[in-house]
Amino acid sequence: MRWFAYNGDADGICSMVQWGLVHGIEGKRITGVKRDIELLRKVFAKEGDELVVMDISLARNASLASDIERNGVKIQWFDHHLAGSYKGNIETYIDNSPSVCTAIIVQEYLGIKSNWSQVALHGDGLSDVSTMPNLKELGELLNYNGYGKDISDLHFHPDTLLLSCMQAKTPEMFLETKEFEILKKGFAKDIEKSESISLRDGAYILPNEAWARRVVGVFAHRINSESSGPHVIAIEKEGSYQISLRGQSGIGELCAMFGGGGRETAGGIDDLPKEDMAALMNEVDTRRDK
Ligand SMILES: [Mn+2]
Repeated sequence: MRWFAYNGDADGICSMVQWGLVHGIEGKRITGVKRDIELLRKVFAKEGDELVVMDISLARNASLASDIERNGVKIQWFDHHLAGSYKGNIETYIDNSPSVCTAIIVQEYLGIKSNWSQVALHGDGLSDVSTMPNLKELGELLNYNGYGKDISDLHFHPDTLLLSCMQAKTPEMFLETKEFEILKKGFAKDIEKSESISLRDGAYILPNEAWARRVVGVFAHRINSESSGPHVIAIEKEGSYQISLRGQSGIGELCAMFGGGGRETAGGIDDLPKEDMAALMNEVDTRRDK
């Protein structure tokens, strides 16, 4: 049997569509919301099975991967996140250069030319690299659909979107589907709600509701494109905040001081106790452009 484990965001879905249009997607497919990166926990492959992984970090799944490999499963791994130093015999197609996404890697592996890889570039925020600006909205909408606490927050299960994309065959045809229309309307509604959120003591505080959990990534991106920051965008939970931090530099490091992590310009803290918010804001204030 063939297993697939793929990220439920635009890049993961587009990678799968490309594979599926060539080889089919029969088998057992495991996916989830974008933040669910330990998908290999749900793979129960047996000796002689195959596993294809798309757009999931090998570094963060190394021990799960090695357990599966030791069971006699052949693994092919396509990704552009940090790979770490994996010691096993996985067939890896990993390239973490900043202008590449997984769908580009898969396209090359398959030896095809596909506009789905262009959709994926937009989804991963690499519009500068894409040669097809007409597919930007689709990439962003597929990416937006992956955001939520769990599947119930999403407009569509990522696997349902995968099947619709395959049925449409091309991104251009997908733009004519009712699924695209639903994503477009859903996104517009969420964004409209987010426009009522204003600064409170230096931070943007969103309620812990499905619409906010879906749109928080795009909201943070918009705030950040307006000024240099750092910007604190928080979802208010019971005793804590889920923090998204955006800025020009040192953001991952700043998040790490509070138990989170991230990159130079974007980061997050999953569960910041409310009593630590003042300390975080102090750190943020010292880094603000004066
Ligand atoms: Mn990706």
